[in-house]
Amino acid sequence: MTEIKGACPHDCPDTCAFITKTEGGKAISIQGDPSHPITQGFLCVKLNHYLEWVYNPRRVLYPYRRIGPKGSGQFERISWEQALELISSRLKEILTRYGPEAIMPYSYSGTLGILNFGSMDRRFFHRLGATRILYTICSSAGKEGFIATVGAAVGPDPEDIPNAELIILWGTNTLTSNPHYWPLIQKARRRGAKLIVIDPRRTRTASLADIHIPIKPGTDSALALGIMHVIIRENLYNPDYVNQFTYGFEALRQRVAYYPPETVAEITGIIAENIEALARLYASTPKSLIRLNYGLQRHTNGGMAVRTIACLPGLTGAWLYPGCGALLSTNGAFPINWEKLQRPDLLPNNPRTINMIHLGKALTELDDPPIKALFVYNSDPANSAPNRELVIKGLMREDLFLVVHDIFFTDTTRFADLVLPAASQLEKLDLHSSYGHYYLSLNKPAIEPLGESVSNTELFRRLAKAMGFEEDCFKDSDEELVDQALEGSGITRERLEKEGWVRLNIPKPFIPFAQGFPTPSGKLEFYSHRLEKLGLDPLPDYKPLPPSSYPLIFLTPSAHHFLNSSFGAIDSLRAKEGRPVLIIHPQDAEERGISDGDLVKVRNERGECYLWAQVSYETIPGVVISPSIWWGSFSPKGTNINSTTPDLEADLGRGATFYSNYVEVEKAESE
Ligand SMILES: Nc1nc2c(c(=O)[nH]1)N[C@H]1C(S)=C(S)[C@@H](COP(=O)(O)OP(=O)(O)OC[C@H]3O[C@@H](n4cnc5c(=O)[nH]c(N)nc54)[C@H](O)[C@@H]3O)O[C@H]1N2
Ligand SMILES: Nc1nc2c(c(=O)[nH]1)N[C@H]1C(S)=C(S)[C@@H](COP(=O)(O)OP(=O)(O)OC[C@H]3O[C@@H](n4cnc5c(=O)[nH]c(N)nc54)[C@H](O)[C@@H]3O)O[C@H]1N2
Ligand SMILES: [Mo]
Repeated sequence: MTEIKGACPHDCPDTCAFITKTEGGKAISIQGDPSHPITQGFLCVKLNHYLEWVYNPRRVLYPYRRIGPKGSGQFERISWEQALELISSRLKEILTRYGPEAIMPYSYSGTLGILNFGSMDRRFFHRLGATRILYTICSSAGKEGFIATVGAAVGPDPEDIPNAELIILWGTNTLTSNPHYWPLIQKARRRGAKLIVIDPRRTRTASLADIHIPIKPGTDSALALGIMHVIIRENLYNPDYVNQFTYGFEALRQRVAYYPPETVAEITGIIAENIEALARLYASTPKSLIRLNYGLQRHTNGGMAVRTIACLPGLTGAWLYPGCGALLSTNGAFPINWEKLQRPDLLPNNPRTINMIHLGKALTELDDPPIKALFVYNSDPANSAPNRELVIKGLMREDLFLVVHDIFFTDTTRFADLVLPAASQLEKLDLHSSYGHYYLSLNKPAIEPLGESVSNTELFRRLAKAMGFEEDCFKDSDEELVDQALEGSGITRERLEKEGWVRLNIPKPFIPFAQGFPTPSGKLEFYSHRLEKLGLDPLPDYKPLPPSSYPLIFLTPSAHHFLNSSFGAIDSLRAKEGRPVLIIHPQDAEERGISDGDLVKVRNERGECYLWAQVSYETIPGVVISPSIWWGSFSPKGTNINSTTPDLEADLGRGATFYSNYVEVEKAESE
């Protein structure tokens, strides 16, 4: 029996370290690394079923070519030689007729491994001069908002969470989407800390908090402004901290004057007394942590919401204490040499850029040139992209050459002309940063690639060769790519190979903004000249969600047993998740004659989906919720929640706005 150290590749802040045991070339068990300070020896429910992911009958193990009509999912097996020949000849034809911008990659976070997320693939598409995509589907609005206030996407060290005396989980369902923070939060609570959850839904996390504050979706910046109003009005802020470490306080004071608790109560649905109580508690507990994740920024006003919330510790000075302040991401601290890895210098031209959340539009509306070849990997856009009906209309285009590289046959591979087999995490080398802690980790292959599957790096090496690209960088091995990624970081591959995971070269305790902020003024910016120059509001503010003629807000947050659409193919996890449901408040259900267990149709101007009603006080009136993402092909009538979601851009970072989604719900005929 052999033990190999690995890292979880999935898109989650925890980036767990795990140990795989193998016997005779087969993985027989996988467990959380007990010595890793965040993993602490346990894995989530999804990773506990990881061997079902690796050894799964739905896996793509060989290259396949379409033999039936588009969308039929009928394929025949071909060889790698045939597949590479088909791709390179088609791409060359498109290059000649339409130019490189007619070719577009589409990828996101099937794996967050640095090599397989973005290295050889980026080199390949840069060299081609293909249309570039903006990676906005998850976090760009919140990240921009956070940076506007404090200057970097870093925060306190989660290992110091037990030091906090007040923890506010603001729009994040920790037990589901970031479960390795829970033991740290519980440790703080055992020492007397209070836990508050601000979420429209009574999530499993909210139900275990000391206080749950349900809020109307998309109104968080108003709440933060109301809290600041009370703190400033009652002189509860820390004047020394404000003087020394912040910029624009007087302008902030004038702005928050517009947000007295009564006004904020109207906007948020939280009674004024509770807003005042929250403000006083927050001001009197400077050792406090606001934990944000990405739920509340998936709105048209999501960037500003995060920016506004990040101002709060600027009034109390919470940023001075270990484990305190506000924590959105730790990723900005990782010294990854992206330039070396992705080689933007290979670009022959300055190709156009498409926001990935506009995939549907790109495929159906773009001209001059139209997209003639789409290359999908690390993503299942037929399930995970917004405005799904338009995406599928695009994927169905007879003249679109669609290549999909995935571990599984998915709802996207169904539309492919060619399906290529991807190797799983146990079958490849990769390097991992994290957005929830400060450890770099190395994932070593535990087993040989199954069937003829290949890592993303190997795929693009083969494609570069088939296209006749002669630059040396297309011959770099995975080991060389790891070395390049680490160049200048002070951490070596040799060390990672020995130790598995390594703490970044940062002090302990790590208090990122103890000396000041990496903003243009060097201070926490209540007032941002940078935003002003972009024509944006320089101060935090609240803008309502866009008006709609549909009455209910439809939230589609993380399902406990899936990771976006990943794991949707694993039978045991689908069984645990149950079925695709719509959580609806008894009042909204009654008005529509809907009973618990009814099949309901959720619809708006973009499309519709079918879910089973779960009538419950878990949500508030006016807000319906479906834990996501169920695959369309495992859902009633073959469609899913993203048929209804908008592809509007958020206020900052051109981010996705999945939750600024209005719908109507009605009883449907059972199948
Ligand atoms: N099990 C599991 N874990 C996951 C994922 C998954 O799909 N499943 N996804 C991963 C990914 S890619 C990401 S980006 C992270 C996301 O991590 P989180 O942000 O923690 O997760 P979400 O479920 O997207 O959203 C969190 C909460 O935001 C609430 N919410 C929605 N709108 C608003 C609002 O306007 N205001 C407030 N205050 N709350 C609001 C939702 O009700 C939800 O409970 O999780 C990662 N972890
Ligand atoms: N309605 C709604 N939609 C959402 C969200 C939401 O909250 N609500 N969340 C959004 C968010 S936060 C995100 S991050 C996106 C994520 O959207 P996607 O990036 O599309 O992620 P997944 O849906 O998990 O699909 C990832 C695919 O990559 C494949 N894969 C895994 N590893 C590899 C590999 O090494 N190589 C290759 N080639 N393929 C691999 C998996 O099998 C899977 O099919 O979804 C977004 N969509
Ligand atoms: Mo995400």
